[in-house]
Amino acid sequence: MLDARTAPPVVPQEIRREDYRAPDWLVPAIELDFDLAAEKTLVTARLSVERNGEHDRPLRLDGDEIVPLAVLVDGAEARWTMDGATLVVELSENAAVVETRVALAPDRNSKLMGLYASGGLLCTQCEAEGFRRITFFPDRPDVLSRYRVRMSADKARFPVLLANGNPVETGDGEDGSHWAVWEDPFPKPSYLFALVAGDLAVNSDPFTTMSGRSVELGIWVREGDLPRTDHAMESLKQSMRWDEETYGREYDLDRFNIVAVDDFNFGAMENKGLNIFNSRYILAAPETASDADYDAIATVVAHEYFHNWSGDRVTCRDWFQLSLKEGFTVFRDQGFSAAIGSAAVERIEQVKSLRAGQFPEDAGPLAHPVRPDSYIEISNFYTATVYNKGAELIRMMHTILGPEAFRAGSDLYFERHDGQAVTCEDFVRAMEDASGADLRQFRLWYSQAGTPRVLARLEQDGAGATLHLAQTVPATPGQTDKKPMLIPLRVALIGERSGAELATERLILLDGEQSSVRFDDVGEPAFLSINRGFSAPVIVTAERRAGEIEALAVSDQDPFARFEAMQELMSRDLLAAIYGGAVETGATVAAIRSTLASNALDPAFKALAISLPTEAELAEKVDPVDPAAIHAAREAFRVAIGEALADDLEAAYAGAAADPDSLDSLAKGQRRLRAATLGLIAAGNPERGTELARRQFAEARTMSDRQAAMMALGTVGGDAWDEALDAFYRRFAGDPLVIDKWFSLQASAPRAETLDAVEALEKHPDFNLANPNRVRSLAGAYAMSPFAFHRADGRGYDWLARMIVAVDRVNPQTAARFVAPLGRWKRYEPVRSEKMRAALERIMAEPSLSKDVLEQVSKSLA
Ligand code: 0A1
Ligand code: ZN
Repeated sequence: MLDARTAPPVVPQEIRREDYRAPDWLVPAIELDFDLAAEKTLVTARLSVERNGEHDRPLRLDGDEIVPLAVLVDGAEARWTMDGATLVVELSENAAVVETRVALAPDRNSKLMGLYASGGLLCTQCEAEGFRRITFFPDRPDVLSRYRVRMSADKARFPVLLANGNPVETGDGEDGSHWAVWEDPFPKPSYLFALVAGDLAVNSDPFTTMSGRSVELGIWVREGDLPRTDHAMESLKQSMRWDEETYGREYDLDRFNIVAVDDFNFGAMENKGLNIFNSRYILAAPETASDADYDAIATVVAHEYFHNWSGDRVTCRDWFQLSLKEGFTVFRDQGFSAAIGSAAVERIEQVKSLRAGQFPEDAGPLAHPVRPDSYIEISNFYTATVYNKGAELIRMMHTILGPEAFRAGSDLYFERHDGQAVTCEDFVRAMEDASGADLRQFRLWYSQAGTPRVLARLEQDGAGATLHLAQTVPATPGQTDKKPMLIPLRVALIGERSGAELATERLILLDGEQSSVRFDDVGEPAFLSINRGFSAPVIVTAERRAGEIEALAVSDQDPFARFEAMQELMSRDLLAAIYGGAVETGATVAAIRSTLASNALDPAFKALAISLPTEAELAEKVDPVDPAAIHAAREAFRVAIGEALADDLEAAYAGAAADPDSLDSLAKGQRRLRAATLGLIAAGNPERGTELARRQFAEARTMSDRQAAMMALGTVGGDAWDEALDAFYRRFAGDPLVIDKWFSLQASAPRAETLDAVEALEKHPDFNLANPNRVRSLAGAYAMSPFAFHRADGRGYDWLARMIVAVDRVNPQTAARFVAPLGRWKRYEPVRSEKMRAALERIMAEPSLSKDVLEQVSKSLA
């Protein structure tokens, strides 16, 4: 018999998509009463429940770490039992009012799910299953209710009381308390419930919607943070206008509130009429926020706002449909970012982040379809696959249907399903019904995991050319046999002599395992420009002729394809070096030189185009992965480029001096180009690089310039780096968002000594295991820094494993996010591979792991 102490942990029950059943009971209305205090909050809930269909099953109300203090049915003592954490109430009638009472301790809620305390505030996070930590409820997205919420609290400590919808009554109580009642007229699932209580100041502004209604916008923060809210407010107004113009979607309540909190598990949350944000996606000033931070704020503000329609008005039937709202909303925020910035640069960045986050996921042990078939802990499925690959699926439908038909499909979807909880299938059907397109094969994108691979070969003959295409979809956990997908590929042929596009670009729909496409109108030898704009999330390998990729890298008219050709060119020569060949940079040097010299390209594009593929990107292309070999080859490459192009880089660096007071695309692009050129200058000549970086750091008036200087110094190391770190800390001590940067700059420095710094930072008084931003800025940044993390002695893995276990005791959702970097162990060379696996085994052996971490670790070891 197994001893309970030595038995392996039991992996908890899987939830399966095919087991979905409509709810037994509906809750058309709920009244909630909160007597709020940080140490003890009393919650009384009155649920109007209705039997759904003919059955005699009891009412089952989810709970999590709460106990019922009272359960009443229509005012009388109820017949109830507990089934684990679930409250089971026997009901004889078809409708009843069920009242429950529970007590919560928000200040001891370190999981940051449910009602918790953050920096003197009380706030909630309910997606996905946090509402059950507040009160007993059928906590599933297909149960929609009208909410009436009463909050009372000490007026001095919590002068502001906010909830979803509109305020309807307020008043003062006895002993210095006050109260407010809010009502949300729109039925919503419990995951969209929110309240906030605290001492907050507001930046408010009116917005007039397209039909002429006036909406009061409010961004609520600590008084001292008010000056840092203007960019978020501007972004909100731009998003509201853009959604009216692009999707015909108008805001629907009299108020729209946003609250910024310091302790938050994700980026932000789209609660109806009361978005709650991680403060890093609201607060910005040029001194403290980089250009990338500004852009991220605009994107996240837009994303949460867009959810008002794609998520709140039309929501998900069950959590397997998460991409219904997330994929679509990411696609919408990407459209917004492209519209307010440079579409080409946005697209390149989207693809870079897909490749950094989603491709590795799709190729590893945690791979899952955009619409998963099962899960153990739903929090683990807020992934790059559901979000970013999900957005690519919507984009492919947009490409296949064209913009007008796509818009008609989106209009039909919103009209048909307003107020409903629906599925990914409903979305695709609306697209089909509005356009007449047949998306039967396309649906495989929702059910098949893995990144498809496409092989392309252009065969030229006297009369024209034939493009031969073949696709394969790799096996992924639980899915061995794949069917061919429908892959939309934007393709152009480019004349070898003329450099011009020969005939118009074509959209090829590859639907079989193999297919050949004829081009008749080709009058000269041609080069192949394929998957332009990254029209499909696939890995393309094209057979290249001599000189082809070099030519495309400096001449392709499609900006994404041009960027891609640069990457392909550099990857080709880097891979040769990684596999032990000579460091051959001639072609890259010429392409970078011509890119820098171009008058037609904007600086942001130049910065992206001259950046080498990252070590993580290169790791995806080799087997097995030896991070030290990748680092050495890439560094040698950087040194050679920096030396060969010293003058060009200096000129580009000097020519890209930006107006520090401007946040327009030009200034942001110039700062970016300075950062890219500075990095290469420092590689070629560390002394000169240090001198420039030092000066840039001392003179910096923007966080972008300061950060770029520090990254250059961090790569070189030495006194200049230590001095900059000290100066940075002294200047920004006490400003948590900037101190996060200070942590992550050190944790991601690509040097062997980084682990020592990480170990010291873990003991720094500013390190705090309970704050997810701080934990991510140390553990997340370190684990994402391939060379520093993947030490041959395995100490990086041991450190991370220990950190995962420590964080898991405080905040399982945050801890589970750090498992993936260890989970790719099968891809690494034997010494590292074994050490990574051992680190996972050690986590697995810990008693009382959370479901979150257990799911990720057990899947990674399988
Ligand atoms: N729906 C949010 C993401 C989100 C998910 C879970 C959370 O719980 C901790 C928080 C936020 C979005 O897409 O922005
Ligand atoms: Zn979202």
